[in-house]
Amino acid sequence: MFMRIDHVGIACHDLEEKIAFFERTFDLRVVARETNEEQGVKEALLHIADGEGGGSYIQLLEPLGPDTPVGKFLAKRGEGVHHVAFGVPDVAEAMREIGGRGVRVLDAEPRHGTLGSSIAFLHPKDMGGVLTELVQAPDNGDAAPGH
Ligand code: V0V
Ligand code: CO
Repeated sequence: MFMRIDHVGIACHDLEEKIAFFERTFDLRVVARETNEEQGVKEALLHIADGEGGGSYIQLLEPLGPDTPVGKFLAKRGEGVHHVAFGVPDVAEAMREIGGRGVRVLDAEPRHGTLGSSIAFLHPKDMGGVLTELVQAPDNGDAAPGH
């Protein structure tokens, strides 16, 4: 079901400052930046490697406001790992399968994710305390995001 670790999402207060740190410390390169209003974030992807069906990345996340998932996380826990995202061949299918096995899927349908991906989240309380994201890369199948 999981093809690769697609990305590790890291919550931060200052996106530009964290991008500069990752670039100069690890020679990583930003390959995408996006403001995602629906998810309440401004984010940047730093490329690590290419894998089956897509790449693997670090995703840096700055909240658009305090009343967003990342804003609430920062207030409660401070900066750190916010979520782990796994690449799946078909996100709608993975949501059905995993939901049928008793894990709460937080999205009723796939949402728009970075680089044109389709994404869905699994509840951290059902995942050993780890907010988990499913990612279908854009060129993989025909499932366009819902908007
Ligand atoms: C909250 N909790 C977490 C957590 N966020 N645990 C582990 N990792 C996290 N990231 C815990 C929190 O400590 C509470 O536990 C409990 O869950 C309820 O949290 P809350 O602060 O009351 O917040 P809720 O319930 O309003 O929302 C939590 C959930 C929410 C996870 C349901 O954040 C959500 O729907 N997240 C999915 C969307 C998202 O995160 N988008 C941003 C990334 P205690 O303290 O009660 O024990 S966007 C992205 O990745 C994109 C665009 C992409 O990849 O392309
Ligand atoms: Co993510």
